[in-house]
Amino acid sequence: MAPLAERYARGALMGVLNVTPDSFSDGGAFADLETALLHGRRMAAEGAAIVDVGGESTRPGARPGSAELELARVLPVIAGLAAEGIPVSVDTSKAEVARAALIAGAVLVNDVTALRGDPEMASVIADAGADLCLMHMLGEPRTMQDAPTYRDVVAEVESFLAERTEVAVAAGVREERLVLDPGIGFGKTPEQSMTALARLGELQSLGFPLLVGASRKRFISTVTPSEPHQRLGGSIAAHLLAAQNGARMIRAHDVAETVQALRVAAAIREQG
Ligand code: PMM
Repeated sequence: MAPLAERYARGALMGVLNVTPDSFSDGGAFADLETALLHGRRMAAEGAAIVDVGGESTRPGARPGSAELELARVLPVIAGLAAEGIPVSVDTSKAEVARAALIAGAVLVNDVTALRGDPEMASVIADAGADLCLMHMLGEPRTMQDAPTYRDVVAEVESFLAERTEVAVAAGVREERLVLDPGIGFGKTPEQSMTALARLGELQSLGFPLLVGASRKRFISTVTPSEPHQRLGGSIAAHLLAAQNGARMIRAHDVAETVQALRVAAAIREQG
């Protein structure tokens, strides 16, 4: 397969498909197979370059569930969408889930623990030659929002991602398969998340494509009080800035609206 950076244009959309009963923004909405498949197809038709299927909630305070439960949730959805030719990623930190998902046709593993969650994960991805998203998170979902503190959030995200990149490459994952993510809302206060977005461009010095997922996250409600489903405007604002600051991939729930916003912003830039 061609390197990741060649397959995804700037601002490529990763559509979020959570098949969990308790995700913070869309918990339970796509828990049955037919509804999940319909939503995945719809996001692909709306312009998602890849659909990210997750079966474990990473919401603040969440505890890890079993691999069996996660597999039962994600595998039929991944197999179904991949069989239709829709590119799929799996949002998991468990090697067993990643292995089965890759066999079922997933092309990218989105590991929010950046290979810290399961010692087998790196070799599963290396053996499959799959793409890998390494995300920054301070701590783990159960504890990550317990007063996160940084000297300099962007510098610390940068050195963490540089170190995790080295770990991945040492384990056999090819550099051209990697995409890096500052982890908006993961072990970060709303202010720290916004700092990471404002200074995203600094992470370009790492030399890898960047992915940003700001969709419906809590920092938006600290600017304009809102429930997760009322945060589309804020999500789009954050994603436009992220694309402008160099994000290659944008992870979002509302694909049609986000694709439109990104394309209009790009078209306007081209006229400048
Ligand atoms: N956010 C969530 C889950 N997985 N993966 C990556 N790479 N980046 C993110 O920002 C991210 C993620 C939490 O949001 P959700 O529960 O709405 O999926």
